[in-house]
Amino acid sequence: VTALAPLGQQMAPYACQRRTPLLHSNQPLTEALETLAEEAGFSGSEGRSLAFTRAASVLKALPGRLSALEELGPLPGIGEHSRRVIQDVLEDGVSVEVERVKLSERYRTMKLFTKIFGVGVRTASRWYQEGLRTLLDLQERNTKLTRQQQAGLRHYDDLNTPVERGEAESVGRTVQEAVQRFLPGASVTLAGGFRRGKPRGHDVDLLLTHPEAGREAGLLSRLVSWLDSQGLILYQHSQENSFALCEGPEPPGSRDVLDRFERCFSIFRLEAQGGPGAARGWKAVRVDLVVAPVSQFPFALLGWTGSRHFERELRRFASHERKMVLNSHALYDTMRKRFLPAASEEEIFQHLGLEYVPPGQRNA
Ligand code: DCP
Ligand code: MG
Repeated sequence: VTALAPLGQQMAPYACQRRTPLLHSNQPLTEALETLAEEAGFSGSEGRSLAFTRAASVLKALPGRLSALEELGPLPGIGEHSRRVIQDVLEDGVSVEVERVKLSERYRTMKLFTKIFGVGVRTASRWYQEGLRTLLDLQERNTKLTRQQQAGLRHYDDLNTPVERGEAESVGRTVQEAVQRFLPGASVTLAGGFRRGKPRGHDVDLLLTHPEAGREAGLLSRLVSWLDSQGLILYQHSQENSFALCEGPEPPGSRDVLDRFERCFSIFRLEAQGGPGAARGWKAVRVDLVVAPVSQFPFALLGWTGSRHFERELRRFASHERKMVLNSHALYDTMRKRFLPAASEEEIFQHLGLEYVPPGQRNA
């Protein structure tokens, strides 16, 4: 019997240097680690959360099912705590720590609240501290809610029912048809998880652009007004483009502002295509519309295809290994002090000196 090479032997340290398919063989392990990552995020421990996310991401890229911890070898990015969790799940089928988290009142309440559109960890945590535990509590105690959160609560069940690919494509067609009325030649691209091959997701991410620079200006407000007049919009708030290329991209590490495109966060009223909304005739679906000038489109597409962890790793790789700043608008070389233009995602990978990773392999 020849000794098997450790499964993780060839594993590159950054997720953007690896191929991570949608389906992998270590689901129970990644689920356990991602629960702990989520819980750490709920407690504001971003570093701990990232460590668990990294470990899960490494397992997703393994070529086969892990049956013993030793097979991992000296893998990058899997710390002590993660190894313990992996070992527990491998030996006992579950990790006691993970099961305890899943049953804890705090985790369950935080999950319930953060699933409301417009509610982040900070708000959910405050509500928890104030003793709120259910959606009914929010209503009965007259908790102050933003307009966005009110819409989120009103459509809670629909928005937490996965969007099927067919529904996402239908939204895409509706937007495409509407866009043609105002700006013939403009394109609508389905990004996010669906572009990575996911069969369902939590929202529909659509990128709009036009092949002639500048023609896209003003498109979003006209588009949204029209959709609204057709009764297709249940909620929307738009944000103007606040990105000026001459400012240069954000310094590395400045987080939170994902990008500054003209953008609309909305809830669509989608005609039901079977499923839970069928009896009522429609279903509420979260849709993000983002408008990118054509020169920034490849960066926007790369930035909006995800996964979140893949994006984070791309930016970390760019800054630590290449002294470049990557965001959804541009790539900036801080040594040569210049922007590196790109006409395709492939060219961005080339600039970074990375092997091209197709969307279906970015499920890190
Ligand atoms: N994105 C990101 N960082 C964020 C938010 C988003 O890099 N803080 C990028 C990567 C995501 C994409 O935008 O893939 C879309 O965000 P979603 O939250 O919609 O994520 P997905 O589409 O990947 O998942 P889902 O299927 O849940 O919609
Ligand atoms: Mg999405």
